Amino acid sequence: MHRHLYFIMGTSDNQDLPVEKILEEALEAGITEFQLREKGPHAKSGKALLELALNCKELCARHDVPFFINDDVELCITSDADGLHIGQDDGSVKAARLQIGPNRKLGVSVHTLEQAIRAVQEGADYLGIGPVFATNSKADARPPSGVSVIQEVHALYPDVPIVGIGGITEDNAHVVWEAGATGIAVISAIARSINRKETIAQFKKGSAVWN
Ligand code: 3NM
Repeated sequence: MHRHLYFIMGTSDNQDLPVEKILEEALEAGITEFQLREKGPHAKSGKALLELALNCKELCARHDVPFFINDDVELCITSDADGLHIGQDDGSVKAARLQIGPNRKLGVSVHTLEQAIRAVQEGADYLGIGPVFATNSKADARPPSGVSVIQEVHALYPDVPIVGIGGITEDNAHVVWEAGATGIAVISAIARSINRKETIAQFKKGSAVWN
């Protein structure tokens, strides 16, 4: 069983430390993907954002960890990211696929079975499904849906990678695995952890293979 621990972060998710510092600790502790999601009140833009993205790309490359950009096709291409992640309000999956080309990964956030079917048909490589639990990290998050959508999508598409997201911690992650997810996506549990090495070790405990 191959599993993914997909870390997401931007400047607004912890202003006490630079994203690069937190990312470095998370990479050393064993995250398997990283997504730069630069939103909210402290989001960087322009040159500063490109510099941040290039720094993150280099750190990820050093650890052989795929680097994703949230919702910014241009930044995805200029930072030579390995993938793009888009939501339901970020334009069409088909258009994003055409823009990023066939070799970058494309992830799509979905909240219902219908949205999942459409995203898969239009070329998503993996699906983000949430919020599983209540979250403070997304201003416009929908009400938590538990794991019912993950279960439905996994039953229909057993081979499509599913990443659960929203309020996932070391203590509740097992619920997401049991529903059929191949990955968990985490912001605050890692970005705001007081001991990232220990937190990530807890997320990864057990006998699964992580890549
Ligand atoms: N997307 P945390 S929930 C970025 O439901 C994001 O699509 C969600 O942060 C969705 O791990 C979410 O701190 C925030 O709860 C996840």
